[in-house]
Amino acid sequence: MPKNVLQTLIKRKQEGIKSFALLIDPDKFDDEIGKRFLEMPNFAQVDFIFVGGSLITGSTFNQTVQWLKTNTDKPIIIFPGSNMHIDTSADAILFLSLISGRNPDFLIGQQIVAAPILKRSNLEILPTGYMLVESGRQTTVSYISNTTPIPADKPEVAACTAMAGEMLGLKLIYADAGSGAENPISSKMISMIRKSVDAPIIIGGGINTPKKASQALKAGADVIVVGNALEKDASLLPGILQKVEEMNR
Ligand code: 1GP
Repeated sequence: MPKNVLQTLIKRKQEGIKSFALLIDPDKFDDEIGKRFLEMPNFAQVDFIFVGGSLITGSTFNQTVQWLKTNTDKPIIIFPGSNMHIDTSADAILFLSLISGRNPDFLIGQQIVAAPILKRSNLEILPTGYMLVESGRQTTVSYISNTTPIPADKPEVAACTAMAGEMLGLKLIYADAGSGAENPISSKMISMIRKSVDAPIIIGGGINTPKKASQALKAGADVIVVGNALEKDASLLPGILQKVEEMNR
């Protein structure tokens, strides 16, 4: 997998090739868990590793990035919860603007603080419109960001939000039901977002079975992100990767 992430995603989207991102929460990561993932039969099919979370309570963020850099050749992409989550030895960072919310700190404030550090780094900056979608119960990310997610039954709101994000120049759209979401984003919403923007679409939150992975991909996700379910049961990985592979045949 080439490490120019944005170009890779744009090209893959044009060719209809789907990708899989494994989300690692540094708070729940150690050598053992890392090795377990690496030993999964089709781990080679993991396209990207996202590292982060909206709330990181421990001090293992940099160690986790280092471990992954040392032990895999996958592009390591930071998925930051705040401007404290920067490690310049990763490959890229999702430079998120929380466009579903109305909290100026997460729309532009955190980004201003991070910008000079990122400018000096070699990290690839991935300008990303981040949209939270309501998923059954409040998620950590909506609580921490103090924003109201897009109602799950308002796909047109999600579509217009994505459209506006793209018009503002954001290169990726990440629609997220939140980590461990009760319900993933509906196929209807994903397909409306798909029809509304050209940008590659990343979908995550609550994808905890191969079937849900397949539904998100079929509805138009270019990248699916899975974290929580694999933390609980790494053996789900081969089944989910198989769905991605089936779409790419
Ligand atoms: C969360 O999109 C990610 O921000 C992934 O969600 O942990 O539920 O897979 P899960």
